[in-house]
Amino acid sequence: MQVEIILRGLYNGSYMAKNNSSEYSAQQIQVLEGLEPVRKRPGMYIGSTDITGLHESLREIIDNSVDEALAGYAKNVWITLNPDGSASVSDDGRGIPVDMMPAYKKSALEVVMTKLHAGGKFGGSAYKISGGLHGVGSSVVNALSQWLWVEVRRDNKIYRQEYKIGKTQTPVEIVKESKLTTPVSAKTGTTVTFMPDTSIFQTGEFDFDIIKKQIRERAYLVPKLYFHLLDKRKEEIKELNYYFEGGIVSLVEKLNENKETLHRPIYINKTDGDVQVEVVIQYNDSYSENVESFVNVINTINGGTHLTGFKMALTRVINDYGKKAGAFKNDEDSIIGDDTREGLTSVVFLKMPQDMIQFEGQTKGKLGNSEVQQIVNQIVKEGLSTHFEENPSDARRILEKVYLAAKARLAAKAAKEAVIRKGALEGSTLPGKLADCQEKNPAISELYLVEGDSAGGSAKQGRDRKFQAILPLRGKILNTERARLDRMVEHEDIKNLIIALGMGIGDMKNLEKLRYHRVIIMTDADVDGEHIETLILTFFFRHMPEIIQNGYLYVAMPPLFKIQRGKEIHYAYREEQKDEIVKNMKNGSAPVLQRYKGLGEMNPEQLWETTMNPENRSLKQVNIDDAEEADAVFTMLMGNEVPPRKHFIQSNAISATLDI
Ligand code: TTJ
Repeated sequence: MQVEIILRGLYNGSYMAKNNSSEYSAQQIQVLEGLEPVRKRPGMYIGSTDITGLHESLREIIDNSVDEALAGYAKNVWITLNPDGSASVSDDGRGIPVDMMPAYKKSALEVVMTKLHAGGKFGGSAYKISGGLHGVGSSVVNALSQWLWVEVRRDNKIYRQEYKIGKTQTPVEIVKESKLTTPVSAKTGTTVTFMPDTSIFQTGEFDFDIIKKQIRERAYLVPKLYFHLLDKRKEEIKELNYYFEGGIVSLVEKLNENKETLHRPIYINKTDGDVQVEVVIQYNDSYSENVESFVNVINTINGGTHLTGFKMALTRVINDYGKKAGAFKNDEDSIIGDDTREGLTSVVFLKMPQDMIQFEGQTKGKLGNSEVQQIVNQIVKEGLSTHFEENPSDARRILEKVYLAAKARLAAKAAKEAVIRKGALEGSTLPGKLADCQEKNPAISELYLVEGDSAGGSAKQGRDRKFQAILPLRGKILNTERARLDRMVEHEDIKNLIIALGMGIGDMKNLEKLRYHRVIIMTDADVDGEHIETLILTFFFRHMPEIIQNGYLYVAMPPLFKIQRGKEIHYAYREEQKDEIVKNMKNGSAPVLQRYKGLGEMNPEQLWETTMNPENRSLKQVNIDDAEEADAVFTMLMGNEVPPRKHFIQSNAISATLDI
């Protein structure tokens, strides 16, 4: 799995807290510079100019309305895809101010639309999500639009201003009628309609489903905001409405849809200084864990301090309650964190000022603020123990569930010890499936983990047996999510893998006995391949993280295309590279293109040449962040239940191609 696929639209946004004290006025707008640089280097402002960038620009506009809703004013956002290809966004908020800013001799509206502002923020007091990803705002979208017009409804008037590629075309005029064809009845509010400039964007065509996902994500996090999406581009008008009464309570209910829940959602909401903590907890009768965390509108896929604080509190409160209720007879009976998360569906939603947030990790999917851990811990501890006191039947059901998980864990541990004692893994004989290398020095030995027997066969013939060993895996390994260690070591493929690696597992692990310092996952570049890669990464992440930490785990990169003309053969590892090669071959007869669907299509020599020969191949070293992301994806994809998977797929534009 390429880690890129599991990246969510990372959104470095912030949150605008309701702020009554600072009535907004034109003076609060800070101005930095004009829009000239934006058209020169659009990618720096909007991320990319492909379809993602196109929708990022729409989101940039939508988030202005979402901010107005978060601030407590807008109740509706209308998004219209117009027949001419432009997009309109309207809300029923207060409307962008149109009063003059003496310092700039321009209306606030014009300043907002034509100047780059600092960090997307208006003054110091507002925490907004707009101006998110690249610290820009609507002016960037304006600059990248062939044309754009804004209408502000305020004081029973409609004000309008028009622009082309970010340049003002008309003064702010009071007009009789709106240009917007979507019926928006509100007396106040803002409308922006823009036509993406296709000399900038590779495509100007908006995608209904991408927009649907964008607003869906927002809808859960902004309770009571109505989203109306209207696609008027075809004769048959498509319409979609999103509204979640309960915010993250609705999200948890959605995740638990079609499951037997043990109690009604427990909702905790408290603010400590600058930090607002919202948590929903609801157990179901399954064994899978589904805990999602957000900071402002960012889905922190790798968790972080807010999640750690939450987990600590959960374990603590349930343990304390169990002891008080006399459920645990002796000390060994006390539960551990894992026990408290079987069948748990939870959302941890933290809101804090944008400029305080510290993200960590390669993909910035992890919250790093250390002070947050204690704040969340404290708030959840108080909230949950109060709930338990007031709702003893909820507490009892949860306790029973958790207690059962603890018992299962202890039983599994005993079984595991039995298996290890039996010497299941001390096989002095290497697995029959392993084609080992001649080299005995781990530092120069490589182990290829290959999907399927046929690709395994090619790899065995193509390899350099001096230092390359091949272990074919059968495909879908197993659902390690629920399979505890004891059951896992009984699985043939995993057992072979553990024995081949030579370093043991569990308490018996010894890294010094590892037989290969390059363990290379080689799978097809298709959905199944990705799946298996996720599985293997998850296995290593959970059971042999040292292999990853030492940089011993790699992913092979087989080519996607073979381009041949007569004896001249090229391989391309990416789509663009293929195009480039074909372009450079234009003079003679047309080259023959072959798209590799799997490793099995390559003969042994080709496999060696393209993927295994250290001279030509490229390997991707797996780091712990990659593996952690794989683990997070895996937990969602492999959970017992379908809905969270669906949710994951729907909320990830790119990974929607994963067909599970
Ligand atoms: C209203 O007065 C108080 C502070 O916030 C002001 C404001 O600008 N509100 C606002 C802006 N609501 N909606 C927008 C907006 C909506 C769209 C579709 C596009 C843009 C650029 C802004």
